[in-house]
Amino acid sequence: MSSKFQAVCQPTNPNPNETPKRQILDLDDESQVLYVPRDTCYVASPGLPDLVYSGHQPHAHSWDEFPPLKDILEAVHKALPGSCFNSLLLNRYKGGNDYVGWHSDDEKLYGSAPEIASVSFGCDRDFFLKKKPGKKSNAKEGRNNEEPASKRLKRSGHAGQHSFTLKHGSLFVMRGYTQRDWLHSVPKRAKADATRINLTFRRIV
Ligand SMILES: O=C(O)CCC(=O)C(=O)O
Repeated sequence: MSSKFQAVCQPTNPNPNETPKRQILDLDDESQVLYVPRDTCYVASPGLPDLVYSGHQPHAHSWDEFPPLKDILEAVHKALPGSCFNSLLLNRYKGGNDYVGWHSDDEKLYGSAPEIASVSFGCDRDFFLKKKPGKKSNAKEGRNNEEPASKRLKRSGHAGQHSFTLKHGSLFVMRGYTQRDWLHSVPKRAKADATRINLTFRRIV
C-alpha cells in the first residue's frame, strides 16, 4: 500500500480528539478518497438550514419518501412528550466492521443542549460515551476523589466511560449537555454478524 496516504484534518471538526464520521485521505495533490464506515441517509423537514458535518453536506430527503420513518417519528413523539424532531440521520451498519468513531453531535444548528432520540433495529451493538478532554467529572465522581485513581480505574474499566448495549427496538435518548461535554461511538465488533439500523431523531432550531 502506498505510504503517501495522509489524513486530512476536517475544518469543521476542530477537536483533534474526535474521529470524523467520514475520513478523507489525500492520495496526492489532485486526488482524494473518502471513506464512510457505514451507510447513511439524511431526512429533514423542508425549509431547514443545511446540515454540514465532518466537511460533508448530506442531501436532505423528504419524510414523504419514507412513510415508515414518519410512523416511527410519531411513536417517538408519543414516547417523549414535548419533543418535536424535524430531522433524522439514519445509519446502517452492515456488520461488525461498520462503526462510528468518537464524535459529538454538537453542530450549532441543533442549539446548545439538543435532545437526540436514537432508535435501534437489528443486531445489538455496544454504544460508548466518554467525557471530552478538559470537561470536569460530575459531582458524584468528585465526591470519590479521596479514593486513589488506580482503584477507581480498576473498578470501571475505563475511567469515566459508560457503555450500553443498544438492542433491537430500543429507544436511547441523549439530552442536556451530552453533546457539549461527551463523545460517543459505536465501535467495530467482530461478533456483530448482522445488519443494524439506527435512527437518530434531532431538532434543528
Ligand atoms: O448508531 C448509533 O447508535 C449512533 C449513531 C451516531 O452516533 C450518530 O448518528 O451521530
